[in-house]
Amino acid sequence: MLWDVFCRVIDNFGDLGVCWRLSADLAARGQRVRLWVDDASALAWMAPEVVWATDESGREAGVGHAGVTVRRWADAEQAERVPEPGDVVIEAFGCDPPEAFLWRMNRPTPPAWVNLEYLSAEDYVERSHGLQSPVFNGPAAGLRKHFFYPGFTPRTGGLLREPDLAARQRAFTEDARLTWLRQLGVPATADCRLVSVFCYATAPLGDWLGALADEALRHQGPTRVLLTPGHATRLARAWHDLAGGERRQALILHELPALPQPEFDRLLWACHLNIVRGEDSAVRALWAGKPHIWHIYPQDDGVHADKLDAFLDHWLKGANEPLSSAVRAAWHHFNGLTQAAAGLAPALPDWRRHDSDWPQASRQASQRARAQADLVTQLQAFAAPFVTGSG
Ligand code: TRH
Repeated sequence: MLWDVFCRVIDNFGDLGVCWRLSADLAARGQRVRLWVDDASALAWMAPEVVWATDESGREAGVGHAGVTVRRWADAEQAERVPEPGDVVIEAFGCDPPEAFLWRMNRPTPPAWVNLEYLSAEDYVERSHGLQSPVFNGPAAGLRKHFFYPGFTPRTGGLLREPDLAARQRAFTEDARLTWLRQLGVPATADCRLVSVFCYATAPLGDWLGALADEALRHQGPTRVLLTPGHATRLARAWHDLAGGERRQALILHELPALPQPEFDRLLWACHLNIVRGEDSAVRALWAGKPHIWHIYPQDDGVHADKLDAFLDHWLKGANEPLSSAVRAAWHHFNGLTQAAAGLAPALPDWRRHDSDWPQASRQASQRARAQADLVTQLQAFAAPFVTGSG
């Protein structure tokens, strides 16, 4: 089948990150995908295999990833340039495909039209997943939009998880991990503890690096902190400039380049503790099965606090009480949801030893989530009846 995926980049990397993962996953299952995006610039590092070429009609297309063609959003806005729509049209996060494209969709046997929503673990997701909305006006009048909600429970659309994920993780043995880290410029040894950081500007990262440095001094083992570009690197530099000599030496900071998506996933597998931000990375941290802290995208009206707690509830299901409270306190502090004394990050549960509670609970949460059918499997089944016109 041919899928048209529409993506508008609002802010940050999550919109394109999810749409790219979805497109690549569909392609890996033998589907053909056109990814329409208004700003493809992040693909230069997220999917560097994509190269741009101009066809004989002057249209630009990003090619290089088997099964996926990246197209300029603007080309779907000009009636004379709009191609025949595919079998399924995915509108990511209510991004409103261009009118010229909607006109073409409005044919006797229209494509399945699916609005892929943001991931949340809150209760409304089950109530909203699968709802339809008839369109009464405009170029799409008479068509129906179907709402597809990713989620953690059986009555939701599941999480993006490639069919070969487990095999790739198994192939990432301890030797492979150390080799991969060396190639990244991180000369880690097996006894070295690693922390990755991908966060927003508001993160209390200085407090946390101070606490991690104190921990490293107590354990007398090296701790390396792997910093993604942007806020994490900037905040860590600021901490480093002000930290005392002993603390500064206790942490070895590494400033990483922006990594291709599969390498970003490996970063999370390679570390013992991951600090991640945004929904897509939160899911990847879950698949990594390692202790993690989620820096949620902050919203002005504060609704992110409930969203954060709903995520926590899922991930901590079955965890013992002391661990649950300590992890909750850590997540809340990192997200500015608790008042702690300035400069003090809460004590973290043990994330260093493979067999301690937090790493174990993280592996269990990952296993539990794998029991659910993944998002692309569910999306294909969801769209199929509408494609054949029987839905
Ligand atoms: O960038 P984000 O903060 O995106 C956010 C959220 O999606 C949020 O919900 C949304 O409303 C807001 O944007 C507008 O975090 P997220 O979702 O984790 O997306 C980051 C993507 O970047 C993810 O696909 C992983 C990818 N990535 C790499 O591929 N390589 C890297 O080196 C890094 C740091 C990230």
